[in-house]
Formats: sequence, C-alpha cells, structure tokens
Amino acid sequence: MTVNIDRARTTFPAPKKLLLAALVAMIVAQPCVTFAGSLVQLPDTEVTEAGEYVAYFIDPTTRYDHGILGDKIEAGGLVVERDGTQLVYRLPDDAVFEDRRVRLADIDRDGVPEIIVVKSYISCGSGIAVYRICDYSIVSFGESNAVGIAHRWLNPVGVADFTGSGEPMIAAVVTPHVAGSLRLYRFNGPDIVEVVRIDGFTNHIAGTQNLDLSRLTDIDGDRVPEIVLPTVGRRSLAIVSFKGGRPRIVTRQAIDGKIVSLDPIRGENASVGLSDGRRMAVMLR
Ligand SMILES: [Ca+2]
Ligand SMILES: [Ca+2]
Repeated sequence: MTVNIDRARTTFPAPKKLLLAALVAMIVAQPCVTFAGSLVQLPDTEVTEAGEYVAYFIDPTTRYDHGILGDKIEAGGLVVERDGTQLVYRLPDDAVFEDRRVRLADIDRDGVPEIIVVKSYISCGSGIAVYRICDYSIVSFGESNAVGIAHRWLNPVGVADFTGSGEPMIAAVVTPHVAGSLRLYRFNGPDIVEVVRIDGFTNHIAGTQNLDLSRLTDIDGDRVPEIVLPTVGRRSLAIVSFKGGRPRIVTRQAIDGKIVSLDPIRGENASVGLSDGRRMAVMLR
C-alpha cells in the first residue's frame, strides 16, 4: 500500500483555537515532534496498518554510512496516521531509523499500541527504540542500550508473550551477521532491558531488504510462541523457545543448501528458499 501524502495531510477537528493552543504547547514541550505539511517517505519503507493506525518512515537521509538494508538511505523520522491526523517524530542528526518497518504493538497493555523500531546512533550503532502514541504527539518511551559500535545492527523478530508469563516482550537478533545473538527484551520504562539471550542465530542477510528471515509459530500448541530462524551460516533451521524465561533449542534441522528466505510457517511445515534458487519444505517436528 502506498500512502498518498497529499491526501493524508493533517486535519484538525473543532474547536480549532483549543487544538492550536495544544499544538503550540506540544511543539514547545517536544522539540522532535511536529505536525507535518509536506513529507517525503523513505523509498523502501513498508506501510504498517494496525487497526485505526497507519505508520511508515519518512525523511530519507544519507547521514549514516552503513547500507545494511541494501542502500545507504535511512530514515530521519516516522509518521503515524490516525483518524485523519498525522503525528510526526523526527530524530536529531546523531541517529537514524535503520529499519523499513514501523512495528505497532501494545507492550504496556494499556490498549494503545506502541511504536517499536530500530534506532541507530551514528557513533555507537543500533538499539531498540519504543515510542508512545499520544493524542497530539509521539513521545519517546524507552530505548535499549545500543550495540556500542558504529555499523553494528540488530533486526527485531517480533513482540509476543515469549515466556508464557503474560508479559509481551520484544525479541531481536543483535548483530545477525556476526554473533547472531537472539535476545528477549522487556519494557522497564524508560529502559528496554535485556532479559535473556542465546547466540548463534540470524534473521537477516547483509545488504538485503528482507527483514523476515525469522518467523513466529506455536509449534506445540501451548499458546506460547516459538521462534523459527536459521542458525548463523544459514545452513540449518532452528526452533527456539523462551518458555519459562529460559532459551531452549527445540529442534535444529540441517538444510541441504544456504537459506535466503523463510515463508510464514503453516502448521508444522516451513518452506525455505535457497541461494541456488531451489525451494525446500521442512517439517518442523
Ligand atoms: Ca500501549
Ligand atoms: Ca509454543
């Protein structure tokens, strides 16, 4: 879906004077947040739709010379649209959104989704950033520690109750092209805190746009999702469980080839694309 920016310009319901005052107050309080007029989308942004919300990246910039997602054009801001209103969040020059997907998930369980994205600092690499969608603005809700080194990235897996505790957590593979550290994070505002990790997995190929080399499934039907993803090197496919807060490799199956894509999981069946063009069905159990 492509969002027509001109069509989606901000509209303000009456009373205009009251809202204008609120807008001025918001701009003073939150210098990174503005209601926008003309916006430029990131060329390869996805457009996320979740209920009444639509979200995407804007402000293409070349200020971070990395190119892990296939080009060296990253996002300097993001937009959430709701009820005909655009809310805009723009980063200062020390960081970019090194991401193509604005994830929307309710991690604090208040009924309103939060924004979960990859924020990369020019000097110290990537971390997970979470933002709250308020009535008239987007505000920072928390961040994980950045990797600590420029040009070190992470790729989120998803947001779910991975441990079975009832608490939504964020799963991500930190440095998927190096250590491949699959980690769980919980929201402990204003921090996004690592809970547990297991190394040796990947969910991205350097220089490609595909964010979905990992998938969620509930392979054993216990209503706690497992994570399906390749091991580092992409020559085997694993299922990882974090049930009970402990990482466990449920299965690991060798693949006759190098994995380059992973379809959404259907039941107990996975389908992978291989670097030589073949597709292969994989029974997960
Ligand atoms: Ca929420
Ligand atoms: Ca399960």
